[in-house]
Amino acid sequence: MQFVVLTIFPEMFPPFWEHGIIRRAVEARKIVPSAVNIREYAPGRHHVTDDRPYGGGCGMVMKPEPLAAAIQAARRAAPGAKTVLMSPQGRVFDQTMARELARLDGLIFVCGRYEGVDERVCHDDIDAELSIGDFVLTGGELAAMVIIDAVTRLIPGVLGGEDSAEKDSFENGLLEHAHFTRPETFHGMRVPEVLLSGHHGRIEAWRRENALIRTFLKRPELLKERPLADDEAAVLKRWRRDIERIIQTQSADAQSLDGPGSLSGGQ
Ligand code: 4GX
Repeated sequence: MQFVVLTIFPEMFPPFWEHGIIRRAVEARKIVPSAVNIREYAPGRHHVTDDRPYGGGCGMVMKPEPLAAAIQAARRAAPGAKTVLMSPQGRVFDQTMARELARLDGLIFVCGRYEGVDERVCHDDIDAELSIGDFVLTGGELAAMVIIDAVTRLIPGVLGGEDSAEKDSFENGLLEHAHFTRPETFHGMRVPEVLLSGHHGRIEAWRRENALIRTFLKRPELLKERPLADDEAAVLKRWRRDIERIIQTQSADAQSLDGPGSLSGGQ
């Protein structure tokens, strides 16, 4: 998959593609990344890429001509690629979108700085506007890296069997189960006994239950959209019974200590 990033700060990118799994994907030719300086497409001695906004006000806007020229060149270099503008106004990126993007031939990222890009470029030359979340960055570069990172690891053959994408958070709609490594005791906390048992069936059952309960406790909104399997519903019902039993025991204790006729006499 071809990634072309259009930016006025192309030097930000080599450190990103020269490390870890992204680097491996480049070496295996699973991805072909490049960062192109929009300034190369800005005419004149100063290669100016920004200008003051019509209507006045503070901040600058990226000029349309250099951006449009850079996009046309990128399209020629990566035919079949989709052109996306990184922007807080875009559709919010998630794992479902990452899976869709991983099937494309290529992506061209337009990274704006300042207040944004001239609206007419968005209208003519952009296939989609994408946001990585509801917060404001100083430029689209980090957002493009986030998307390249999440998409690359989903390209077949990029992850080895060990850390394959099927086991990920979100691939089954749940957070991942807890992980433990040596030593068996750390800060007084022991590794759950079942994980030391070597019993693969029980370990798998523990992990499924742990993933479900963690999702319920940390990100309950993820369960709203997702149908529960029969065994998952059974796990949640068992937790509900256990919690209700604890609450009942506690309130019964409080009554017997403090209720009418108790030994403490309500003191
Ligand atoms: N997810 N920013 C882009 C400049 C800009 C503004 C409007 C186009 C239109 C962001 C995000 C993000 C800050 C990148 C503003 N460009 N990008 N930049 N959140 O906050 O993607």
